[in-house]
Amino acid sequence: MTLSKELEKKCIDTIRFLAVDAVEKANSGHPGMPMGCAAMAFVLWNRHLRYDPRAPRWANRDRFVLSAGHGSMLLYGLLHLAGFDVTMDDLKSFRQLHSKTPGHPEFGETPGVECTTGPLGQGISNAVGLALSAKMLAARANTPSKSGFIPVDHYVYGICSDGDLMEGVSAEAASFAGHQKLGNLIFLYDDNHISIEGDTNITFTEDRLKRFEAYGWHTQQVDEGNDADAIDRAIQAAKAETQRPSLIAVRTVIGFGAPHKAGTRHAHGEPLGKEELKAAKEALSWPLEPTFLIPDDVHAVWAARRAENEALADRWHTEFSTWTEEHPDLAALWRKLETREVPADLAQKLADAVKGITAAESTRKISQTVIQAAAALVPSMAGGSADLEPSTFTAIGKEDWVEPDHFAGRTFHFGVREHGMGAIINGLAYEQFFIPHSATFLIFSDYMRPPIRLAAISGLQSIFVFTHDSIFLGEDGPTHQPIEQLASLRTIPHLQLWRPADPLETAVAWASALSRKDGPSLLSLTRQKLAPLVRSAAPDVNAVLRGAYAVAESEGTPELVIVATGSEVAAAQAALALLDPSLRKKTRLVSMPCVERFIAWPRAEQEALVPPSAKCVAVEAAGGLDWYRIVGRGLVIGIDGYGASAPEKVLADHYGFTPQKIAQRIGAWLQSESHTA
Ligand SMILES: Cc1ncc(C[n+]2csc(CCOP(=O)(O)OP(=O)(O)O)c2C)c(N)n1
Ligand SMILES: [Mg+2]
Repeated sequence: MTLSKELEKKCIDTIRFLAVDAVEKANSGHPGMPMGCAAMAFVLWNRHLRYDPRAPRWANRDRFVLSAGHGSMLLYGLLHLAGFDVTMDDLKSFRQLHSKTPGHPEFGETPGVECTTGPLGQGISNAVGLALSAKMLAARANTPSKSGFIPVDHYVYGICSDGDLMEGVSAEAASFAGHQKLGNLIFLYDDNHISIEGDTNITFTEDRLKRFEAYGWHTQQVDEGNDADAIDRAIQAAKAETQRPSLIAVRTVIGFGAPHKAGTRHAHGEPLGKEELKAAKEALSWPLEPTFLIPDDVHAVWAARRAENEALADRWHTEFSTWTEEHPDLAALWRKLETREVPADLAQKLADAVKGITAAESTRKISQTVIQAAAALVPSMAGGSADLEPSTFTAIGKEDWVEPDHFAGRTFHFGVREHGMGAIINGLAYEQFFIPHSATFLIFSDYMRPPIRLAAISGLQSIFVFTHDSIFLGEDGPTHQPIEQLASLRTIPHLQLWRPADPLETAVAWASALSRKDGPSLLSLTRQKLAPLVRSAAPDVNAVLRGAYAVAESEGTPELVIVATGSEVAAAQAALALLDPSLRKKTRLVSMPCVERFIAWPRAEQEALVPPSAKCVAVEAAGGLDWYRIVGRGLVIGIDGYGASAPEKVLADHYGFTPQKIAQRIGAWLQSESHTA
């Protein structure tokens, strides 16, 4: 539908003033970005974006990621106009408790919101994962039907801001996207020369387009942010470029229309205020009343677009059902991917796969065996490492690297880009066709904390694998030895952190992560070999799945309970053997591979495993802060300072983690307790 210039301007101003009015009503928010970006957003949504408000997750929809999440009212306005279930009342409840229109877009809260954004740099990096997912799905499914239909041919669009491009994570992800030739990724850059402290020339002066060109992107410039036809031409050219992702810098004016605030930092993050709002409406010849105005002819434009898009979606569904009939095998695979199917007895199957590992082994190496078994059962699995595959052992199969000519692969070279890796696997997880994993050393989880936290907020099935999970990685020394990372990661709500102790626990940790569809899991694995555990009961995957269980039982109610994880379980078991036999009999050794799962038990069950009447000791070769919530006033054997560069066995002795030293610490503590009792 071709619009008159007048009607087009009306459509664009509608988007502007919905945002302005909503921010004013909430008395909080960011009007400037939507006012500046309204034209590019309208052109994209009205002339290009394919969507279906009846089915916001339609598989072949075009994706739209608002990386500059502070401009959330731009997105909510678009979703409302496009017919998604975001009502006028929702717009009027902008930024209010339990509304569908939170301050920054939140995945799962609002139909049509593809990614949680706001932390700058994340959205555009997630979008790289979205585009990668599309390429991978296409490589698996795009065998045409007789009519020539292919199921996957959508684009991933987005809008990013100065802040997005200043953040390092976007550079990491963009570099990866350029290498992978993600021609299905198209970003509009809100090139408004303004960020919070003022003109961007105070600190951001490199040529952004040249930088992206060097990453392997196709770049274009639109000099006038209100020139709908120029924006349209640029988007068309970007779509025609299939071998490179696209960045289109659109020169905009933040707060366009507001006579005093436009083009200044004052338009960024506060309501325009009564006077300026009035002046802005007057300047753009917009009625002062009613607020939240959507003129009838604007409604009609969006209704027509909606009808076109729904017809397109209907056609896709018809063609898709023919495609499934013509390609039953591919249809079955599609179904498995779309449901992220895992066998119901996955934990047992993976446990069986590592039964043969009976000698001392590292959990990273055991994990390698588990991954191969799991990948054969779970086609959604895909993952990679940040240039550490020879150390993390997280590849699926051999030489099945994802490359521009091989998106059917399952393993990524993420390069030395941990932050980007985290954001990219979150992008894959948002798509919900793949179950992605990342991998690096535990110490570098610090480089990945923002995406780990966002995966937890957004309920994503991202799996973060970390090896070299204690000072016992040895000679690389304190810069490489995690101390506070485990405790700190365990403070992230809704993240499940697994620190397995042996083959059975490693298998179960993977099974849990692969089965947990509504939240991220983290696997903490050792570099060093661990002695096999001796269990007093038959190995039981269900007991391990619960996150904590007795490895060695006491006779009757225990008087001493030792809780350990990962590498310290075997050390604690060896220490047990050194305790006085009468004490040993009354001691229970608990392995707690997943503290979060244990904490979720009913209190009575927690107390049955770790009775409050018992003396309680926790052993973990890390900063021990979080163990006090398990052992109360008990003893925590941890590490208070940093590690040191030395061989593993020397470190175990120096830091008090040999069986002898653990037994001595416990003995001395019990004695001091009996004096004070
Ligand atoms: C990682 C991160 N750091 C800081 C912020 C706070 N913040 C919000 S917007 C913004 C910068 C605004 O500049 P720009 O991205 O150009 O957006 P514009 O003002 O042009 O809309 C900052 C620093 C944030 N959201 N995320
Ligand atoms: Mg800006």
